[in-house]
Amino acid sequence: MRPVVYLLAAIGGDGRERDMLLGAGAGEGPAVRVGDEGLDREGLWSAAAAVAGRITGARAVAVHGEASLSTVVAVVGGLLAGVPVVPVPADAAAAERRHIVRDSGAELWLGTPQEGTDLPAVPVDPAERSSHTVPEPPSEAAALVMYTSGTTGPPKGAVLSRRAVAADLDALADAWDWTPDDVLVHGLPLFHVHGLVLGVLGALRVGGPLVHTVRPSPAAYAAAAEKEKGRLFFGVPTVWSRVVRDPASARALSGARLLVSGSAPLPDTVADGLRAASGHHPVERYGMTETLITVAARADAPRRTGWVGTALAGLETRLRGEHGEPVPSDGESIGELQVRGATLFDGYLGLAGATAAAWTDDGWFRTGDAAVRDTDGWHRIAGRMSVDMIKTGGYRVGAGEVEAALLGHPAVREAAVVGEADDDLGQRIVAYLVGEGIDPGAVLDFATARLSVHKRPREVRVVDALPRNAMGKVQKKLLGGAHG
Ligand code: MLC
Ligand code: AMP
Repeated sequence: MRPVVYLLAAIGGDGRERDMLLGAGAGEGPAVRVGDEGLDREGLWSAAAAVAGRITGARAVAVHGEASLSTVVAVVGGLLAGVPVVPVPADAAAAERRHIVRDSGAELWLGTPQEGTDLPAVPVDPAERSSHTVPEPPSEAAALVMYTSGTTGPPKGAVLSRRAVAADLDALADAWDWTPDDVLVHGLPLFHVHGLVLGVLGALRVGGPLVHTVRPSPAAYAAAAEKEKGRLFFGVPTVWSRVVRDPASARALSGARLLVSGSAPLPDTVADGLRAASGHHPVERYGMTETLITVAARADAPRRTGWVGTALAGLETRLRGEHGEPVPSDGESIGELQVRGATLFDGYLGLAGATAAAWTDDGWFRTGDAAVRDTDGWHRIAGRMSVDMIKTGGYRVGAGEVEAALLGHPAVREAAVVGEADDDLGQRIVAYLVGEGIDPGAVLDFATARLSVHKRPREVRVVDALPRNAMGKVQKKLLGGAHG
């Protein structure tokens, strides 16, 4: 068997022993397992090299983001080829898929062909082996274009450079003492930052094994803890809340080294429940598609329930008021959290105006999250600045995108979409509709054809009128139970 470093040096094309982004890693045994399928490191690199050989020179490639080993091979293939990878949500409706493919300029489709795209499909076979080599791209080259919702309009493509991804993963490895000995376990979607960047590229860069459970169910996490000796577990708060409600699975996690929660607020009751049931107090971390993870609790720091941690290496944070005035870091005052540093995206693809609006005049990224910072530099996330940004099960959903889909139905005259408090999902999507003869079931069916599963309203409430202020603006905070 050829040594792994030989393959990597070959892929680097210039004798370098380490891929800038993916790391060389080390060791025998499986590098990545997704469900029942696995590959060791050499197998992964040479299957990915086969993909790289087919796509080199493409402007960008779309990858069907299903939870499978093929998806991992496709993404690594894109990174080895230096072709920006555009992960497409596995549950996307055809119209969303069409938007992402067109907007990103992807020229090829990697993985099982799906409705809504007529791009040439490139086969991805984890069993294939190739020693195809491509010179390593510069660190400022785009690694990923990740589509994410704003408060209005269709999803925007956030361009993430190889350097930003590498900087974030190194900072997290430092914060969590993440080493090649850590068997990482999670079952999060492979088309978002959490599951793909941290959950796949993180393990590859650190050089430790990944066990992906396909779905993030408590039973699957427990099985991976017992059979695969999982040490590091990632989940969104909905996952941890479900673990708490399954005491046998929670107990099975007691031998882990670290449980990590992120992507949405972790309720204190869930953190406390997890500690009681598994013996672990989870660490939290906070981030966004546009910034990657910027704030995290360190593995070696005392746990503070309700606080997400301190700025990662290479990052700075500050709080600003409504008119840009400084807000003190006194552990109480709330301001908009602004960040700058090595992990930030390059901008929204093709949207210079939206990109410029995302930064302050003096170069800080506006997160749109309200936060508190204390004198030790710890952060507590107090909520979103806008009610129009919903987090449901850890998925970010812009109310405007859902409203636009609902307004396409002929019976719907007005629509207001809100996130209402939900014990399981954090927020659940509820649509308030005004119109003549609305059949809620028919409207949901209509939305189903246009929105990915997690963006669909869980409930439709037909009302006579929406509450509006004197200016005619909808007062979402007056709609039952909405918060934001
Ligand atoms: C869901 N279902 C619906 C529905 N919504 N059916 C009808 N109408 C709707 N509106 C279906 C689902 O398809 C599923 O069906 C079943 O109902 C159960 O749905 P669920 O309760 O939502 O459970 P599940 O599908 O298991 O989803 C929960 C979850 C998921 C936690 C597994 O929300 C999840 O994977 N979240 C992670 C999101 C994430 O990774 N975010 C990171 C963003 S990056 P069926 O048939 O499939 O069972 C980021 C940066 C950072 O935020 O900081 O990390
Ligand atoms: P996304 O772009 O999908 O990555 O979503 C980013 C948003 O998720 C942030 O702007 C926050 O609102 C939210 N978020 C991420 N991590 C946390 C956390 N630990 N606590 C609270 N909110 C979080």
